[in-house]
Amino acid sequence: MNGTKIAAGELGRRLCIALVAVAAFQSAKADEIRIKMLDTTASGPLAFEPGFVKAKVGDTIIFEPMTKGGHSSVSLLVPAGAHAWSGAADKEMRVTLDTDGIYLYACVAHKMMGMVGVIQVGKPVNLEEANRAASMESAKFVMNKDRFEKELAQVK
Ligand SMILES: [Cu+2]
Repeated sequence: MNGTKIAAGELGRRLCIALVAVAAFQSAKADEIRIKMLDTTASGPLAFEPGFVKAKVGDTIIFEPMTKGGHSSVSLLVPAGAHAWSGAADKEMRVTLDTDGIYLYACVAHKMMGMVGVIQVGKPVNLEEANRAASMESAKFVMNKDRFEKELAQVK
């Protein structure tokens, strides 16, 4: 009888610890952030929307094809130690962000048309490098030439 009571008390204590652990985990929960790959938007043709995203380590970005426009997402620049990515055209692509910094990416088919985007994860540790890379890429664009610049202006 006594043994059963102790066991029940112990069970309650363990349940309590488990609930506290779940609450702590949920407060730092990783988010899923969707970025649409679009043929036309209010900000002009051929774009990722939103083109700038601020995320945290552990979050997952989901690149979502909204049309059969041949869009994809391929990283152009990632912070030191972060994983690069390369998605296929017209396929959903999931990227889990593992390192602080600025990430630049583009649609392979429409990079020259300025179909590019920026993700900031935590602190923008490589901002100078990202600005340099973005302006070199932008010089080759035939349209949406200021897109990288506008997206990078939102880093803070
Ligand atoms: Cu595209």
